[in-house]
Amino acid sequence: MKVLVTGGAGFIGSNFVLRAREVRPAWELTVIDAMTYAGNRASLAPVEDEIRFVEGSIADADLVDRLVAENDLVIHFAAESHNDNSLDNPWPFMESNIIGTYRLLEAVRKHDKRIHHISTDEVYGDLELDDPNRFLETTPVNPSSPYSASKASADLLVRAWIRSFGLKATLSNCSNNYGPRQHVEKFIPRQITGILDGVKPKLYGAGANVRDWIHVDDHNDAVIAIVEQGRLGETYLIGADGEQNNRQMIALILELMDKPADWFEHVNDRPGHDLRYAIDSTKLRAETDWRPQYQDIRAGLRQTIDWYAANRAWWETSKAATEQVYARLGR
Ligand code: NAD
Ligand code: TDX
Repeated sequence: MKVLVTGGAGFIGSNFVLRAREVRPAWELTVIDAMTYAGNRASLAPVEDEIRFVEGSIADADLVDRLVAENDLVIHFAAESHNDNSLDNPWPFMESNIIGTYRLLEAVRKHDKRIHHISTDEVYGDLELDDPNRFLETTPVNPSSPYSASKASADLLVRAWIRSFGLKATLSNCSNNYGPRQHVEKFIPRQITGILDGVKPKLYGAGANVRDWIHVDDHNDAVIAIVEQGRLGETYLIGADGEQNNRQMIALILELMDKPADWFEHVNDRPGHDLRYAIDSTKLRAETDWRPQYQDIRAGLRQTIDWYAANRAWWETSKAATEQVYARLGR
């Protein structure tokens, strides 16, 4: 099978490519990535000779048309992915996440191929801390930020192309990922690399916000399971029952990195900051044989911390630029 992976130089996409080379060696992989600030070719270095890499944007209709025609399946990770950036400048989110997805859908329709669209639990908005309900495939979208609104828009386009044109597509909405090769702007790598540099973790507001953490390999295994065992036209929620509030996560990181429990600081909160995400992944578990392998958050974090400690060259240059942006935003 020939598989086009969009956004394959980013965090989840590059881990997907590495994982697919291991568990599906017969797949022929082509990556398209625009190499924004979030793309890193070093993430693909171990498989550089085993894949085809095309630098370009999914918003480029001619390029997308050509690449989709040459492949059987598109796995669509490419996106602007950081909420804080979307509050600062929303336009790249509209272009990559909405127009880029539209270009892919039109090419997949024209050439009668298949697409799996990667999305996020953030499209469903947020939950109260004491709400006994978790997000389900049937939960109405209710996004809060320009980022999550752009992802919800893309999801709705995919659903419309399924209904109106019979597009061969599946969707998945996953909770917060962690693991190696995540950009240092994101919560967990920002704190780990800060501590490695002697800088205290930065907690937005009071830190009561809850995220439902999943290891990136578990997310990517679920994507493979959906592609192989899921039903066309369906949406699947991916989650590993990993709810933790941000204070708890910082406490765990500090403990694993041998720092005192109070060695962190509060910074300005994110405007419109979603309070809680939580995923009910019953449908995925009922229809596929997928089960999360990283059920111990401590073990997963230990592996992630060790990776950042051993791969300073991977993150060092982007660290300074990222912290300049945060300094400007007061976070
Ligand atoms: P990332 O920012 O690390 O990587 C995104 C990649 O897409 C980068 O390599 C970037 O260069 C590329 N890209 C951006 N715009 C592009 C364009 N127009 N054309 C081609 N390439 C482009 O993001 P990530 O965390 O790996 O997220 C990947 C996908 O997973 C996104 O669709 C995101 O919405 C979704 N998702 C992420 C999480 C999470 O916790 N990180 C959770 C659920 C879903
Ligand atoms: O320094 C920080 N301090 C802090 O307290 C940073 C960077 C974040 N936070 C908080 C904000 C969130 O409550 O930590 C939580 C996680 O923040 P992010 O890593 O920015 O993730 P989030 O906004 O939850 O979105 C992530 O999960 C869903 C991904 O970035 C999205 O791409 C995905 O769709």
